Amino acid sequence: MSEFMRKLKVLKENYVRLIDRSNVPTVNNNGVYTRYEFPVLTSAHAPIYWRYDLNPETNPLLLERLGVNATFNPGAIELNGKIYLIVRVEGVDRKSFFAIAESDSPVDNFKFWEYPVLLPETDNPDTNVYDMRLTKHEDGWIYGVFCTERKDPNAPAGDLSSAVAQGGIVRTKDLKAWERLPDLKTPSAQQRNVVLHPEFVDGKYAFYTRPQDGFIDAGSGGGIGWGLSESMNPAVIEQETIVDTRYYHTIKEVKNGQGAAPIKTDKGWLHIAHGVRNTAAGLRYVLYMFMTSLEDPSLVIHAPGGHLIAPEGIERVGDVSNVVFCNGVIAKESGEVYIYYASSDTRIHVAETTVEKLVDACVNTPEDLFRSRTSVEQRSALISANLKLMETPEFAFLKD
Ligand code: M1P
Repeated sequence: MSEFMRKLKVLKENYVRLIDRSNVPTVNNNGVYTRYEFPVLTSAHAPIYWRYDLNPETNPLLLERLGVNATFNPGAIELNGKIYLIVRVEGVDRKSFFAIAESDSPVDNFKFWEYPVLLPETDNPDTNVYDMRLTKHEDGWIYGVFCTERKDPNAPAGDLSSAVAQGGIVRTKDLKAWERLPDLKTPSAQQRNVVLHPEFVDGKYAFYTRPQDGFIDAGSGGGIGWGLSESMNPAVIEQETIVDTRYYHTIKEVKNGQGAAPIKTDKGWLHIAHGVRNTAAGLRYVLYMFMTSLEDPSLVIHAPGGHLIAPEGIERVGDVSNVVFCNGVIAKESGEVYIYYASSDTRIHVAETTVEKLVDACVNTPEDLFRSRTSVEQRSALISANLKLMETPEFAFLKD
């Protein structure tokens, strides 16, 4: 066997071992959700034939030609019992694109389709596209709303970083044929983390937005926004209001953004979002929850304080460290929920829970009352109630 073929067989064996590996739930958890041990997707999950020229004539040394840097921030959907992730794949050239990975299981064995998605463009071609949220809308379409990024035409000469972010929109019935619609128009200068609500509201399409003044900073954008549009072609929001406000000295003081489309529950629409705070080591991204009213999905009715998921262990490290980000959640009819979250803009993980647990946590976790003193009062109330219980014979074993 030639050296070329020997190397190729090793590559294939390693790839198959990775794809076939069973995932295992971790044992230490807070009761609200269970993390799985292995990432569900990494850059090494990209097929060999996406990365290598397999022709011994043109690549006799079997060198990687088009490397994949990261797989992260996937949208998620369940169709006919299968789980599909529309993954943000980033090549080593820094460009992000979308690719579908499929599995029969929500926690492992994800495999990319043969080709990535060749996303249709508008008249104003996208430089970079990422973070697609998939929404099964009651109008019968599956919509994908994503961030489209283009160079800022007003950037001063020599500024090659400033960009303009907007909400790009596609729709599909099968995740194979994609129709591009005009980008979302809103009163805000820029948008990222735009998500389509799954139901009509007052007969209109409803969007969660994230108004921002510039490309990075939310600026005067007050938090997760909300707006209605008569149509999707084009989608135009005339009036944008704030649903979930940013606050000083909280996990969402700098920025926040809606994750996937909210989950409809008996108690309200359950939202998983990301919040960003500042630290001496840079920005820290965590996931948090809130619930809005079934009658008015723009009205927050429960806002538990603190984070739901924060980066842990290896999750803390990557291209953009100290980040967890989620734009894909699957709520099965059985009540199980799978939260697909990426860590540090590098890899994708899954956490498993149920609607029952998330609703309980969302409704019963105390709110952030914004001061150290009020936090101590909150905790002391819990402690004294528990200490009273621990005086009873049943709980006495907890004393020592
Ligand atoms: O790098 C962290 C995240 O930064 C952006 O999110 P936000 O707009 O809320 O700051 C996005 O680019 C996201 O893709 C990225 O994971």
